[in-house]
Amino acid sequence: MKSFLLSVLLAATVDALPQTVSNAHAVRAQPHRRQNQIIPVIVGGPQDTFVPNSVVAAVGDIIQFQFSNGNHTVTQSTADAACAPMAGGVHSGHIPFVDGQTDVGTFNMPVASTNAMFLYCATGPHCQEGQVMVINAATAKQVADYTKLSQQTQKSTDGTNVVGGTAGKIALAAAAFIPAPPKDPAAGPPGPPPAAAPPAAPPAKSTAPAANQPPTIIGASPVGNQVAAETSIA
Ligand SMILES: [Cu+2]
Repeated sequence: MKSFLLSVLLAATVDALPQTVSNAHAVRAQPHRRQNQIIPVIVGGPQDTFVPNSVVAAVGDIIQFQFSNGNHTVTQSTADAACAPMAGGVHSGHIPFVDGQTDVGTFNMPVASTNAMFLYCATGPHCQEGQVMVINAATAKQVADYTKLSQQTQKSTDGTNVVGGTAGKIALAAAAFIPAPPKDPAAGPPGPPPAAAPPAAPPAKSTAPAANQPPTIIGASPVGNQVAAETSIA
């Protein structure tokens, strides 16, 4: 009798196993529900934007703002007063990125609440140009409404003290973005040399040429230029 009961118990245990395993998979398949993530957001770059401009974050997550080309801030406003600092709100201060920089300024902001947070850049006219974002927006429309509101303002008000996060630096190679190509060719490496640059450089090179390299042969098609260039090298 005892051994019969034991085998029934064993069978029940084995039956339960597959379910346990599949539940574990289900939990792992929902990364947004996991806490304590570091969520990168790119500030500035070729355009004055936040990328992404809408983020879902849990309490305990850290938003890591990574500052690309230009000089930008992360400054908190209320939902209905865009481009003006909220009393006691988050402010990163102005964090620049210049051509040739090999590290990246960051602002690590711990998420303390899942309430929607409205953020803008307080530099120059960036907020009026739509450099705004929302964390934990209730709806996608809320992001669009806040962006439109920012474009309707006349000017931005800067934040004062750095509040709500910690400024730091990471290596450019570890950043989640590729900087814009240097604006002044004399300031950075000229066209040909980047081919011999270190391994981190090629991705930047592949997106850069369109904006950076005017046709060298006037009147020729891009394909024609390439053929001509290769021929002349050979
Ligand atoms: Cu900005």
